[in-house]
Amino acid sequence: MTETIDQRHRNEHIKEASGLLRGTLADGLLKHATGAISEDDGQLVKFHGMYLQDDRDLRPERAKKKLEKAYSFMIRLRIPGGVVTPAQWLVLDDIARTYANGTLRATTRQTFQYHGVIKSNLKRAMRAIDSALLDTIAACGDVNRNVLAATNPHQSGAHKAAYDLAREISDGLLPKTGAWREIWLDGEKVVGGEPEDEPVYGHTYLPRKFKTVVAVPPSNEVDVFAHDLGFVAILDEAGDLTGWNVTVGGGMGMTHGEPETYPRVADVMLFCEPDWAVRVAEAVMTVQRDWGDRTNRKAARLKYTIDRRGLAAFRAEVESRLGRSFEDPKPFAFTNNGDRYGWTEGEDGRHHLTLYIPSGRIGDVEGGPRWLTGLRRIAEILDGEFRLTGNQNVIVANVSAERRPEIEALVAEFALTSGATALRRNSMSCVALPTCGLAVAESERYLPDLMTRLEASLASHGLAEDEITIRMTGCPNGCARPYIAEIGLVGKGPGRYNLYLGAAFDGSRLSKLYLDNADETRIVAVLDALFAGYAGDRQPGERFGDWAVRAGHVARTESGMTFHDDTGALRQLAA
Ligand code: SRM
Ligand code: SF4
Repeated sequence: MTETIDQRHRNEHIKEASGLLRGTLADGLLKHATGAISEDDGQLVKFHGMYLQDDRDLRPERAKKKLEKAYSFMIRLRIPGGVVTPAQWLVLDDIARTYANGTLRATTRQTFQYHGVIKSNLKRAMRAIDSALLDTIAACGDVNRNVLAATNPHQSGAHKAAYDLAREISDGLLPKTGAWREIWLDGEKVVGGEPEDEPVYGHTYLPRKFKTVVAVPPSNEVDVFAHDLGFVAILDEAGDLTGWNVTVGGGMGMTHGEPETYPRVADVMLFCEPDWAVRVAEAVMTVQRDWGDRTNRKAARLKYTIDRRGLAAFRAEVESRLGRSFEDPKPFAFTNNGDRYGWTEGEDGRHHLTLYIPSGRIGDVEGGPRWLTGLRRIAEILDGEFRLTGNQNVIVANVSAERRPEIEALVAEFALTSGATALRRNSMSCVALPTCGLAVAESERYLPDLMTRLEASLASHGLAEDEITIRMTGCPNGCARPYIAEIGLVGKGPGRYNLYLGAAFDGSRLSKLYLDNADETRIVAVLDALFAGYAGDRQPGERFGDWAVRAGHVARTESGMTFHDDTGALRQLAA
């Protein structure tokens, strides 16, 4: 008899043996001698929307004193479509002040994170989240995560359809295990009765994270090309929804020095009628469940499955599972992937205010904007709701004409629109240090300073009001989607970044590596020269990213790409 060797990744065994995501979490929470949980539970707790972290600023000092790391948890909420009522906002604000580090962190995927929640406060924080009728189920882990939708549903039927679809997909693909309620809310254990099961996921869930978004052209604010699965609204001449183009295989993450990992923009695969969208979502996810690589987590995302098996084969499998074929995708066009700032008025006479929140960090800045308190005060009087955007911003939405002046007064009182220059309005940075365990460089704490220097350079070339997208991450995982920004800065080491150029303003084209391992002086000098070239040479309406390609600064060969190493030499990188 031949013995088969189980080559699956260790995490597959952890999932399988976890009793549908329970592991030893309940016991681990009772162990007061440590602020951490076991390594295996550390993998499982992600499915419950949490990460074990430690304060990396404190590591050296605590190591010297032979103390355990300063452990705490990051909690990520599931808020499909990013809609939060004023009442929910007030609870979320209370939690930030009571159990977390005094901030709410709006993420690049239309939800909130808390940082710094210590183990003994986890259950209390989770109960408070539940009391706001929110949850953290499947916010992280190898499952379909928070589903994003184009914002401002009040502006058209298509936006409402996008929001409804995001909710339906998020709820429909939610894990069925009762573990979340049982562990965090001391819910009833499933004893007797129907055996608990995961009919869609099975006991090993997905090979890797799975991300879904819903977009409404002409805005690509959800960055549809960066996600595993996307729906793009196709509208008729009257602006009514006729169906959805389905995109598959987007993803940003890569690892420095490992060319078999790479960012990838999604393919537009097929067109489906509105009634079929939820079924298509489930079919795409379950093909990835069955075809995705379970031996190597670095090759497990849908983008690699599609490159391995081919888009045609993938589509054929989706169609075969649904028992029908679909039309080919319909034409559509995006104009940008950012947010519309300031006040806008909907067709229904309701008003919407998009606020720029630097890196999504909602706290009170001493001597500066007081985001946390200002937005709390707005929540106290708001007759609409809040909408989080995929660009880490907040929309005070659906405000009546009568209420608008009071909100404007609060915005002024708490300085909530100060500092929103053109570059900053088009910027994003990931969390990175001190909480992210994977950061190799600063991001959220550093990008504002770098932008101050770049703004001086832009102003000197008459470009201060130009919209240029800039995104920074503290490592190559790509959490702020830097590879589809016109200026992408990706952490390489302390104080060092790779500079990527040549992406499209609407997020549809990847950038290419331009400068390797550069420090601030070099980044500013190189960009200053490029800004000068752009100001002098651009054609009417030409975007910075498009110009960088046309002017030959970004080699766009398919067989390889050139970049400048840290000595300034031009080198060739294998594709
Ligand atoms: Fe992310 C891991 C933060 C959006 C790609 N991401 C992490 C972790 C959890 C670090 C870890 O695994 O220990 C970071 C927690 C930092 C902290 O202290 O809070 C983290 N990711 C974030 C957020 C908060 C960035 C932000 O500043 O807003 C975003 C939360 C989104 C959400 O609400 O769900 C966030 N992460 C993204 C995105 C952007 C997107 O999805 O639109 C990406 C790129 C798209 C993609 O998935 O390909 C992204 N994060 C990753 C990866 C690389 C995945 C890959 O396939 O290679 C990792 C690492 C991993 O999974 O192994 C990661
Ligand atoms: Fe952390 Fe890297 Fe994501 Fe930034 S990009 S939050 S450093 S994992």
